[in-house]
Amino acid sequence: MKKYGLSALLLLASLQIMANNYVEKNGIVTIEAEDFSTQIKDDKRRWYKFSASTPPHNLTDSDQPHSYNASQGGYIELLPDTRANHSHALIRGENFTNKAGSMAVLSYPVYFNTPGTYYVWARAYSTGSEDNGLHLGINNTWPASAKRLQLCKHKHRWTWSSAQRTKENHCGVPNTITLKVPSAGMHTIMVSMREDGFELDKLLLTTDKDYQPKGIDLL
Ligand SMILES: [Ca+2]
Ligand SMILES: [Ca+2]
Ligand SMILES: [Ca+2]
Repeated sequence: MKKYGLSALLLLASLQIMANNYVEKNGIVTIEAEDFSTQIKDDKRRWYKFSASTPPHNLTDSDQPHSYNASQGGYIELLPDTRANHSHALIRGENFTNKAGSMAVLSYPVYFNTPGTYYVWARAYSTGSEDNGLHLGINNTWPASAKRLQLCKHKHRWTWSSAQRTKENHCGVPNTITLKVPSAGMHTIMVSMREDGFELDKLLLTTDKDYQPKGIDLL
């Protein structure tokens, strides 16, 4: 009886591990942002989970929560947001960072069947000009091709972007954020802060350059 109990516990533990992992099939995978497995470097800014049942918070934030129409009813926001617009002071290493992987780093283990280059999309909600930049990475590396994901159009609603901000185009060049998955097997997709106040619902990775996510994009 004792032995049976231990096996059941081990089975439950392995099911739990599987439940937290995502699997890429046919060149596409979606990841709920609120499902991150670890968060580090979060002493100055931290990703907080929000849903319809989240109680009010007292962190600096210029807008209301946006759980309505979020995929799986939940999302995350990087708080406090002390730079909501251009008139607020930009403080590097506090409310902004161009150093990918240096602040508020999240990890998402994903099993990939298909190695190769993936176009990375983020479903995010922006209400201002200083809450719409994010860095992405893989396996604790931060390739130039996945820095400075930028949202520009479609404010005040959940919207998808895979645009990289450049010197010439502050709104970002569409369909340019990419990550290279080096082999089949487990890899860790990563997110880190660029601008505080960023609200992230979901990530989508696809090998199809022309793929355009729509709505919640349940897959
Ligand atoms: Ca906010
Ligand atoms: Ca901000
Ligand atoms: Ca979500």
